[in-house]
Amino acid sequence: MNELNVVVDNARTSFQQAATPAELENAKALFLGKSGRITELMKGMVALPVEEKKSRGAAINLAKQAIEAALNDRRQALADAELQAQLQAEALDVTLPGRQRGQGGLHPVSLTLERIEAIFGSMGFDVAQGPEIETDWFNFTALNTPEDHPARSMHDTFYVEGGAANAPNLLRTHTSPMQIRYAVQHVKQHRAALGSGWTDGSLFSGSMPEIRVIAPGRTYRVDSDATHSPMFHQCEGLWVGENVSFKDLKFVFTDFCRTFFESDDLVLRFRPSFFPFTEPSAEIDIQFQSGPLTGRWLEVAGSGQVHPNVVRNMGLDPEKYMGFAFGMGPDRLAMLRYGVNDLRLFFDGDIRFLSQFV
Ligand code: 2NM
Repeated sequence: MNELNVVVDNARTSFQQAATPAELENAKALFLGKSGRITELMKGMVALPVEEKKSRGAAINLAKQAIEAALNDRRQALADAELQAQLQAEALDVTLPGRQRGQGGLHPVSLTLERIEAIFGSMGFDVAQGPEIETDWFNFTALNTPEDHPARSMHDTFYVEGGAANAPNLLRTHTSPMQIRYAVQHVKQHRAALGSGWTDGSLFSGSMPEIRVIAPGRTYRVDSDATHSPMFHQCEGLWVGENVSFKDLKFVFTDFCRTFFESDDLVLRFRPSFFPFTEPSAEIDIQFQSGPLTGRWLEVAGSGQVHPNVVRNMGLDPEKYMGFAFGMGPDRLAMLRYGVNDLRLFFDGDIRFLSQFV
């Protein structure tokens, strides 16, 4: 093999061994650079006689072209390999299943409230919602709660800024203030529809459609342990008419419990109690006669016949109108229905717990 063929061969081998574009450029410099082999061979022609220079120059040029061709081939091969590696690394597997959009669901307490609303709705009760920041009047005074009642203390009630000094605003401690708002509105609307002159503040003793309403929603008390949360839910009910009595309360609430718990196999007990806004008052306990909760008395609500002072604060004459009210805790009802033993699970926001109810 002549000298030039050896140089071309060495260049090919050297380019072939370069594994990266940078190595290839270094290898190129050895052959085509300023002090590379080809340049050296060119310089070597100086001493040659003129007629030899021509053929020698042509031969070196052929060798140079062969080396440049080998260089370009190797450049292309390395670029192709790099592109292949990149395509492989960024490969998208279009056969993989797509990411699912999370399926939301209602909170167990919301499910319970919906259930309560549906049952009372089927018995002709309206559903009323109202402010969570209440005035002292609607939360306490209108509900016949005395000035010195312990529930009014700062140990029990969250007071907020913005009220009058002698009548501070507060986070409602029950949803009964909504019952007053609803009843007052109901009476006013009816009297306005009657059109006959009446003065604000006078008690109504004509006839009007019955008031039948439940007030579900968030309520707040200064209290926090395994069975008490500073925010909890309540649902209060009210039925006022000309002849609505404790007998109706018993019927309505028994029917509600049997529908709510999907069992006719439970009995109710009305245990004498006290609330400022009802007289007489009773706690309502239930006892299952079958199933996992059999035998234990479970307190599910407070209740009573609406106090004449409260009937007055609704704008009604207590000689003509009477009724009953009850208040229950949807959180507790949800615990009983779903078998949950810690109230705080409902408010921790742990998706592992909450997703079980979807
Ligand atoms: C309870 C227990 C007994 C109640 C009373 C009223 C109103 F506005 F009519 F006076 N609403 N809710 C009531 C009565 C609430 O909760 C344990």
